[in-house]
Amino acid sequence: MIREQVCLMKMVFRWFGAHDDSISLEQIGQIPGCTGIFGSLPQYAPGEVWPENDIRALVQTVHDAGLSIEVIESVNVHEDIKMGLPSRDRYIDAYIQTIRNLAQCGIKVIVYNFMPVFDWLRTDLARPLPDHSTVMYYDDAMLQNVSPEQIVEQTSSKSNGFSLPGWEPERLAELRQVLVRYESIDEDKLLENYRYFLNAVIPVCEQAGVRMAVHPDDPAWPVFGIPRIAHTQEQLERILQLYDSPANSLCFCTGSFGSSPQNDVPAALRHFGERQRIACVHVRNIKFLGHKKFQEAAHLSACGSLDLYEIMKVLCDVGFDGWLRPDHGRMIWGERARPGYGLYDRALGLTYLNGLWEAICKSHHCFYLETSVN
Ligand SMILES: [Mn+2]
Repeated sequence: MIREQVCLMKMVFRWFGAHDDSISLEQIGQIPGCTGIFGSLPQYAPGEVWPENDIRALVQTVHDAGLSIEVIESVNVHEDIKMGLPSRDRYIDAYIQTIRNLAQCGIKVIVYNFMPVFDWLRTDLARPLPDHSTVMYYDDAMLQNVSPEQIVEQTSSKSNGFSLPGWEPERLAELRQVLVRYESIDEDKLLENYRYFLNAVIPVCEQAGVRMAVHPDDPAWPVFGIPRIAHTQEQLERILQLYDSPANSLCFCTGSFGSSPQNDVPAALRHFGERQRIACVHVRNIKFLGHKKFQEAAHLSACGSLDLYEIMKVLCDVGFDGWLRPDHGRMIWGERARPGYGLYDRALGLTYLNGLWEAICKSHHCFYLETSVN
């Protein structure tokens, strides 16, 4: 059957800003087929308003480099909102102001997560492979022997001097106190707090023309006994139903969601993609090594446990027209950069994903729009 589908997926790259990234916009612009970035303002702590002037300056810098910026990552939700404390209203008001400021500057998608205390978590940020590249690694058994404070210490001391998303010192200063509070918060309570947040922010997004895109839990299970509610297809569906609106959508991360072999990545992508609830996608591969044990891998299907061809094919099938970026890569060729966010392996990943995309679209008779390259 000949289809006349226009494949408008936009291939971009994550960039942490001029002061917090080892990579320049010029380097990103030289990756063939890369048209823009997912940006962020890492200097603002959760609960702080991102000023419109700063957002506008970032957008201008990116545009001056000939790239687009329509997705913002890591507008982090203050812990008091997740814990449902009385102070949450103040932080929700600040979040709403940030949403309005981002929308004023042309941002279309805001990526965030609702993971209590810990954002993404690894037990080793630089595990050597036989080819002398290094990858991020997770072994749940190793967490049994360390305290939450130790894992924070380990992670920040091995980040090559870069800030890591979700590991803001401000947020972790009162770690022990926060952990005690979570002892009385179960999944249902967390979900209620989540509903309260969405009820406040989604109408603002609808009005402002932006979409909230929740990133799944990483890894896809609870850690240190703290509840997590965004790591199975059913849980993600439940979150979308908390406020049923296109503005309440997903940032589907194949490596996070796929860290559990119980999760069927292509099936979930198809489910949410057909319902138009995927605003943007992080695509990467991981390799299962045992029970709750995995390492990150090069993007190529043969290098890991996920089928990247199948993943890209589903995105083509559902007519995905949002933003897609390669996610964490290995550290290769002697590069020193923020763990997971070096230039070389992610650029290889992007090129590979674009190759899959072109082949799939052309062989499925979609109108494949080739990115013009200067
Ligand atoms: Mn991700």
